[in-house]
Amino acid sequence: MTRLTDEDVRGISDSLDDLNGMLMRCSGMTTMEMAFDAAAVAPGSLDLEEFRAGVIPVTSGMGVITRFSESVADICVSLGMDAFVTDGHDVSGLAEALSKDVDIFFMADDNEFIACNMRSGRYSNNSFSTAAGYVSALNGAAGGLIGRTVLVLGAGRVGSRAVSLLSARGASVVLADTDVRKARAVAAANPGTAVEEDIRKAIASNSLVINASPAHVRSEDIAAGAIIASPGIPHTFDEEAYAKAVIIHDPLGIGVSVMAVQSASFSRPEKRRCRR
Ligand code: 2YJ
Repeated sequence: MTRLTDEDVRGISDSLDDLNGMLMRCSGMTTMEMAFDAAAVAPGSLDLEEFRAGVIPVTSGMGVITRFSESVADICVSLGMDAFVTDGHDVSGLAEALSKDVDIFFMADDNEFIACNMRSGRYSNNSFSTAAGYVSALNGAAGGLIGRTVLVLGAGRVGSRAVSLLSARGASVVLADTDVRKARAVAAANPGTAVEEDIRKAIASNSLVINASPAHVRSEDIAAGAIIASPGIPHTFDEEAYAKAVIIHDPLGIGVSVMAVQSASFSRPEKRRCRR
């Protein structure tokens, strides 16, 4: 699984308006609208200002990513939540968050990134939320996906979830991965999904794409006028690619925004407090 780097995260807090603008331009939705749509929560049915989130830095594995937790908290604040980063790390950080009566805590190690709703005990997972956010953005940018063919590049955690979310939105899905057996296994679990073994041909012949792969997509292969929703990291699209296609990408904000809305929605029925 691709791990974010200090470089990927640098500047996120200062560019949340840019993310909002990019989503508006490409998909016609604000970050907030995209997150509610992706989490299947009715707009206006949930007041994010009622929620306090604690983000806990985690030192296990490869350790803390500079400004990762701060960026997650800033994304939550930009959606209206009250959010903070704990002073302590790991278990100490979790204890601190609990002592401050958080509704939701966020934690990420090298394999998992979750937002857990303390009131319900249910958690939102970054892979699902990222897939849902990019599928929502693609749906907006394409003017709907019913009956449309969408190519998914990458049969990993995000790509496999994108396949089922796209099918649920009525799209015909074509899946490609350098590991064809992996692609076939995901297709078998999602009836109606086709597998394309020639990845370059798949890219050239599809104008709606979810790129959930770390592999480089060659600009010359991209179909002119394509829409590419691309959670894949590293993000290596060049100027030529941006000239040919609408490319939707950000390293963290789309997935975290969906996590925030989805995890908040888990306690909606009982939640009636206002702290501000
Ligand atoms: O707290 C920290 O600063 C670090 N422990 C954050 C680690 C962030 N984790 C990743 O980037 C992993 N790839 C997990 C992402 C979840 C899958 N979408």
